[in-house]
Amino acid sequence: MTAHVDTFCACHLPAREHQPEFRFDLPELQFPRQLNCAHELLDRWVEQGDGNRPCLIGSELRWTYADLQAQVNCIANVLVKDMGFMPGNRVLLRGANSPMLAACWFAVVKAGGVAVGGMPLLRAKELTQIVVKAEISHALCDERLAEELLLAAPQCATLKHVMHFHSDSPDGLEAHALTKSPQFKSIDTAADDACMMAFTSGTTGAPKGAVHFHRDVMAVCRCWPKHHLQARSDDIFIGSSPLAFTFGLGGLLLFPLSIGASSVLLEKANPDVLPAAIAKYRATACFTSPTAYRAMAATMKGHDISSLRKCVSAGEALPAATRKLWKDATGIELIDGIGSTELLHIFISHTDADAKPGATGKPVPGYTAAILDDDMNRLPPGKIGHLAIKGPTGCRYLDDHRQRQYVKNGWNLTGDDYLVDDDGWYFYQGRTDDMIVTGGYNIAGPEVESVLLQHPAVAECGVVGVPDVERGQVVKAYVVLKPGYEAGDAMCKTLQDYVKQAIAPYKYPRKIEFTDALPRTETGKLQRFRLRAQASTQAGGGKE
Ligand code: 3UK
Repeated sequence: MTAHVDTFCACHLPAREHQPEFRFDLPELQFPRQLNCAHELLDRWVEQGDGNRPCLIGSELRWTYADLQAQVNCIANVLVKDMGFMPGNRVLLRGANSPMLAACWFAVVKAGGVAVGGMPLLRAKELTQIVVKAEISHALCDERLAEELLLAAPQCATLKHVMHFHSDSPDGLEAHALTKSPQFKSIDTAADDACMMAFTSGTTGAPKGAVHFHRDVMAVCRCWPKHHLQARSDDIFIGSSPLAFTFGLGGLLLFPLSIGASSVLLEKANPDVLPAAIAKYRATACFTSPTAYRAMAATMKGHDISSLRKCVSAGEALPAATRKLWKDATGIELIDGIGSTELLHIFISHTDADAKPGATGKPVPGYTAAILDDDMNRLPPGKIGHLAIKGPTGCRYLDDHRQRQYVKNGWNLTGDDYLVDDDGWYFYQGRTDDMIVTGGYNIAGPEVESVLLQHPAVAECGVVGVPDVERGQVVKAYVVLKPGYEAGDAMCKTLQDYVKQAIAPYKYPRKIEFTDALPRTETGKLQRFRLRAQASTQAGGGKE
């Protein structure tokens, strides 16, 4: 049944007893045994006569579904005919977001390979870890990012075939593709053949590779987008998240194609340029991080964003203050959703018509959630515990003992603490590892952050626990002020008093340090471990 000649992925999956329980409770989650998601998401439209619909938009080009298909087929032929590619091989894809990078993803998947995203900012050391772990044999890499991969190459014995795209060279992918047929029949993969691997972001240790099947890709297209995003085939998607991050892969590529819509893939889409791009391309659905929405709220008024109707926030908790700022600036209710690399996409969310400030939402149809204590017992509503998820997708780390931390008793444990209220709404409390324990109290950093963010002087902030002889830990806030506000003792006291009057006074930050920027991952996550490390190396840093 498998189409993989190279069975590396199947051989390195966790043993069945360490895998989560997979559930396919909805009619739309019944999959045939053979399934190629590239065929489902791309070829199907052309076959049914929709080849002329707009599909991908880049800064200098517009591709219809038929254009993308032809490009994908040429690249698939290059892989097979010029690069010794076999079904099951892992192919590293590296570049800033662009239609060409998307075409490479589909070419690999259509040819029965396993696409592995490598974020543009990764350096040789991280690239080496990924190539070695996944025994990657091929790479398609933007020519402008060639250098780091070249530096990594001597340590990457398995990596035999590298080709560059966005290249004028006769050795480049475009030149090779031009000589190839635009016909390529998709490989008849099994629904449970691997088609992609995503390495987790934002963690400290060695990267973990989460393996996903053709079936998983189709499952995420049929759950959250249908029930929570509710997009239409005339929607134009846009956003900042890299395609190597599964939030971006889903939001900017898989989901629009699953409904015959189009997507704008821009190399640069940071908060400085995204508002103008939304206006220019008349985008209707935006995917980015809470921090980016907060930064953009101030500048939206200067742009014609009348086309915009759906805005999705994920990657980090969405503070109620940011939800309000965005609504005041644009009239649009943000759709928050928590997802993970391990579960591929969003599993708790809400619609724009039904939002509860401060809550992430309710389980996405197809998924079940529970709040568990340390012994895996279910906790009643109102109690804080570990978020556990089951659904059609779940964690399968490639050959990694950390599988047993993410999956226990069939549940996926995301590493987040949550509580559920009596109406079934899920409220994020913080990463389990980030909980601040001070003088016997448990404090969630994000709760203090969301209060600080409501203060007009605060642009960004991060709250962590720092070691303290007397209390075990104390709450410390790192604060970036908005222009025109002055750091100092007076501001420190103002912010402390502000927190004390908003939430239980014991949660106020005893220490506040003003800073110019906060450490973030490429996917926009605040790196609280860096703030903690910074705090412990600065003896007595910050104001008391
Ligand atoms: C945190 C959130 C509160 C949470 C992701 C949407 O972020 C994604 O995947 P990662 O593997 O990180 C997963 C962790 O990030 N998180 C994400 N979204 C939220 N916390 N509210 C949120 N809305 O700690 C989670 O365990 O990088 C997000 C879709 C696909 C993704 N991969």
